[in-house]
Amino acid sequence: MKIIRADVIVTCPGRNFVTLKVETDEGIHGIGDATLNGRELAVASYLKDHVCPLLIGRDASRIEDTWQFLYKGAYWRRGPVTMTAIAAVDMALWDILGKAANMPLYKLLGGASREGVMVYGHATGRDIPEALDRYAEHIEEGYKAIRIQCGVPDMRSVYGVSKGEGMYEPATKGSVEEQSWSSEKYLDFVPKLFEAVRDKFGFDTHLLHDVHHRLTPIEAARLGKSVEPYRLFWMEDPTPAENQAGFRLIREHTVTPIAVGEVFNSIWDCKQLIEEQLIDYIRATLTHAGGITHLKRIADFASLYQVRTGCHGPSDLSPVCMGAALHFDLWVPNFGVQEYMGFPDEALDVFPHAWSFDRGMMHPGEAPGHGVDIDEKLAAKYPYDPAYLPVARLEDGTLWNW
Ligand code: GCO
Ligand code: MG
Repeated sequence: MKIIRADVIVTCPGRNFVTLKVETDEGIHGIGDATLNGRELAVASYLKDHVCPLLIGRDASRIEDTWQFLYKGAYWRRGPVTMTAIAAVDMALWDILGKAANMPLYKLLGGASREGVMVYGHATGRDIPEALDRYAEHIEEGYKAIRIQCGVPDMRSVYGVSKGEGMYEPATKGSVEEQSWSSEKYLDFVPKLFEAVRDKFGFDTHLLHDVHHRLTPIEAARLGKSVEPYRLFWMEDPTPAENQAGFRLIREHTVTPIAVGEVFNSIWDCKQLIEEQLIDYIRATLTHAGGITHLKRIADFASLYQVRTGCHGPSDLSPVCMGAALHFDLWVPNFGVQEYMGFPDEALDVFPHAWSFDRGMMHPGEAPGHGVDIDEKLAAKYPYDPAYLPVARLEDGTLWNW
């Protein structure tokens, strides 16, 4: 089964997505997600100008060899643009293989390890009462795991909280939004938020929170320690993970579980954190960490240290990634949880999908491959619309970690 065509489709049904479509001489096609939020066209060009021509004529079923060829063959290894491009090819080839075998991807991987995939939803509010209302709605919808983010008094804007009534979408059209940040105000406030959740709803739901790289290691240690009574499922990205040894400091002070890795793109980014058992959940995801072939490797390595998966799943990864991730999650032995933020309705129309949601649990469906396709005609109605993620500055103007 030879590859005869590979095309990149850039579309903006509610937000920007990049999709790779690979076609074979047997009439089977597969698609992969290549979306890198805010830097979409870099990956589109990497694929279109450098990778697609190399795919023509290759055997579509030689997935591992193609992965190694694109990784080692470029000479320039790793990095978000390269690894997202490789991921898109990999996802599309697994999709093709599943269709050729007439099997859903999770069966090709080794079959289901569980009945369904526990996902966590996002409850966000501008203040505690609003956040609690959103939390209650998630409980009613059956969510077993809920992430909470909330506006901090005296802070103009906070990561994870939508400005209006709509869904949270950090990217802004045309220009970079500058937000302000105070770790002191946040650290004083956030334990009160978790206390309010546990007081009102008890301990039956898994409670998650994203710190979004804002604290220093010693501040993160203080946060983890101060919120131990509320038994978080995880605190995410408590501090930036470039200096992984910094997590030792957090670990020495708290038993609050830690999740890291949504910005990681290879097993090498995960190595120290996992080997030294400095984290509990690895957040690397299919689209940004080299696809199914590479994420399998990361998950197997993590399993040696009892680190479980908690794949990144924001609305800026396309429904293609979501579908493929659910197959991965259903199979992966050391599964923890999957993020599910939902998608704009237009995006769900552009990407017909086989997955289902039922009371906080998802299933990828039984369609062959990963079960997500693209309606190219509809996609063409939503042209690319450049958008950027915000930056954060401390109150004195210093550029901080967003
Ligand atoms: C999450 C993430 C996202 C990122 C976004 C950036 O935990 O879901 O932190 O909200 O900010 O994916 O593109
Ligand atoms: Mg996050």
